Amino acid sequence: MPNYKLTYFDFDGGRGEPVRIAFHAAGIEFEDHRISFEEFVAQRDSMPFRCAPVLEIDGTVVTQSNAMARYVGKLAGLYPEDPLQALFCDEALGAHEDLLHQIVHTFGLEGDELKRAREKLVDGWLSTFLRGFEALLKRGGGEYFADGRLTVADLKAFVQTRSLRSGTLDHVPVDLVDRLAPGLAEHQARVESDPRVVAYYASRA
Ligand SMILES: N[C@@H](CCC(=O)N[C@@H](CS)C(=O)NCC(=O)O)C(=O)O
Repeated sequence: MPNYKLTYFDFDGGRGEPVRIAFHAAGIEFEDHRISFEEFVAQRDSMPFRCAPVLEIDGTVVTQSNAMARYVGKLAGLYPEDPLQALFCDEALGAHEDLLHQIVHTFGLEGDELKRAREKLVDGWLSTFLRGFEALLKRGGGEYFADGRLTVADLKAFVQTRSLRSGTLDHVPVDLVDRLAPGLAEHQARVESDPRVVAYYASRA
């Protein structure tokens, strides 16, 4: 078994979290290297795109969280084998990545500037994405995004829905998801109660 080291921020969310859960679901040992923002700033010049997460596989450095999620998802049985279902899985991963990108643009803003940017996000991109994600979920049968079962797309989605409903993003109403896309709130509960996800968080407790 290769030696795996995943470097990402020290919180249970973001781009690194689906990869961590998938590693755990696969029963694969990995070094969960959690860094502070200060450590990230100090180290980022050594990272290929000056971004996290970074995955090292026997010392070989790999970037791009969705590629990591797909790779570990294949090892964990959390990625579809059927090409069309794999396409649906990739689509959901990619769309969530686009949304993350929009949200991250508002990080670092403060005061009125933050309020304006977040309100614009809520009325624009965020509303569009939430409705779009729910449509993808419905197309998949209503419970999962692809293959009628848990895949890494569901892990990425649930991490994002949890964040949006948590109140940690100022000026993003905590009930926005429930109002615009209640299916996503139900999806979060479904994924959170999956035994593999439950086991991962039990291991963190
Ligand atoms: N496409 C990359 C994006 C990586 C990315 O933007 N990572 C964020 C953290 S979630 C980051 O390093 N941000 C720091 C910055 O851009 O200053 C991926 O999916 O891994």
